[in-house]
Amino acid sequence: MLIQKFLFVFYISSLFWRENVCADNRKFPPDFKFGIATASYQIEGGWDADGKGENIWDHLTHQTNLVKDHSTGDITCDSYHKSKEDLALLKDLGVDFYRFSLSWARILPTGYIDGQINEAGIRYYEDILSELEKHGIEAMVTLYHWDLPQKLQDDFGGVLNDTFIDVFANYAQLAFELFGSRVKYWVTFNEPFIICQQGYENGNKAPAITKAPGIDLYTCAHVVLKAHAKVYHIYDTFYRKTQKGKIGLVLNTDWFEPASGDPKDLEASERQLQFQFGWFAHPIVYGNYPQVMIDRIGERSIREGFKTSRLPKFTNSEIEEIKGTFDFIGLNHYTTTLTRWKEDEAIGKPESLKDISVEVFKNPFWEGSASSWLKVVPWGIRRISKWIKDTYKNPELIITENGYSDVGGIFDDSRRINYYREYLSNVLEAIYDDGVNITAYTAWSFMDNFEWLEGYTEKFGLFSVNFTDPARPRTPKSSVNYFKNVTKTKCVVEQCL
Ligand code: GBH
Repeated sequence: MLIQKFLFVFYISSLFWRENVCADNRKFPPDFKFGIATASYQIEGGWDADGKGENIWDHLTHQTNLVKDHSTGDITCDSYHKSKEDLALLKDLGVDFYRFSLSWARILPTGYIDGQINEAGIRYYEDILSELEKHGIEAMVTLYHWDLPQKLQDDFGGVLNDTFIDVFANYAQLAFELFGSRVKYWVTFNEPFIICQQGYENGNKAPAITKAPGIDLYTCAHVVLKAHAKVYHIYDTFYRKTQKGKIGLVLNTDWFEPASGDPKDLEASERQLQFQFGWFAHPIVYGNYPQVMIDRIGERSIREGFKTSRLPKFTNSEIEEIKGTFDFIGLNHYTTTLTRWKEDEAIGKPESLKDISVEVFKNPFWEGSASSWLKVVPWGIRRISKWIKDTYKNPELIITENGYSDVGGIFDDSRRINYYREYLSNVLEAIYDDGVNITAYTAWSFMDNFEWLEGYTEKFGLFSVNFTDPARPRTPKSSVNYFKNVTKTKCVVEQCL
């Protein structure tokens, strides 16, 4: 009895000490790469500097009250004027690559190739690329991290219109021409799920259009996938041979853990993953949407009185064109959510959440962060990686974002260090114990920045930025030292094997 009590107490306390005793002490493979990420609207500022055009985030922050602290990205980290300094910090971090995005409207103010080309914008990115080259840091460049030129939104409705496909392809081709010789990894779109679900259904991202739930988001995804495929083929046909880079798509998903061992909860978890990750991964790997989406949206549409499915159909030639359009899949992963089966929602007004009909919730015991959605669940990154390996024929997988938020002003950020140590430890296990082909890891984010509708209330940076000082000085947090050690030793604990 006593011994059982003792064991029980020992077991409970081991749960609390787990972070210190269980981190994996193996080294990452020698060719594994570490990087750190940002996005143009979140760090650049210079919103109208030197001929840059307006984009949908300039528009949203200037015209609406949607941002929590009523802030904007007008100046943010002012990286537009401080890139030399930032690149010196990157060099010091010891990263193998830097993931950043191009501001489309800084290069093409109207978005169109036959409009004016903004030389100052081109020079800005050329300077970054040559600094990176000088420091021996590879570039991972995202063509579209949500900042669509406003004119394209106004002229034809942005990502809802097939016109977008050629306009985006022209911009991408210009970027390959101008920058491609110095870019190792291209990303066409960051998180199409968010572009479409939040941009065109729940209104949490620009252009925050919510007028046709259950319809517009699927149209948006259809356009994004066709645009992605077109740009992949342009790179593959005209640039790959000389520029020798890779091109892929970045998708975001939580791991969705079944709330119990009940097969119905397993089905719920799988369905949720298919509706979020599979919505984009299934087309680029297999050519078409997941069957569960085709079936459920199709059936519900008919019962709602539509003549055809709200989920658009690809033609056979589109399927052939989309299949296989990736060299790697990028995964933005931060957290885990529990899923429970529930009865299908009643037929009524269409809505994408009703199409899924899964109950999602968080375990109240999971450690939180400054972001309501972000709970610290390190084993989730291992499970989602394994699921991707098994579901999509073991593609090259790059973790393109992973990170932790606090409210800012915390320089000794031990909870962030703990987050990175534990998540990286699980990445090691995914690689060595589950055989997942993960080749690189990217931390979000290089520095504190404009966190979309949360403004400056959630900070993800390894460097802190003082946003009340006009000089926007950067100060390293403790996590900088931790991350430096990881990039140097390829190991997440102090004593490595
Ligand atoms: C990334 O998206 C973005 O690529 C990056 O720009 C951003 O700064 C970073 O995350 C940190 O947030 O509260 O229900 O609205 C991550 C995916 C999807 C995570 C939407 C937050 C909000 C859930 N994001 N989610 S909700």
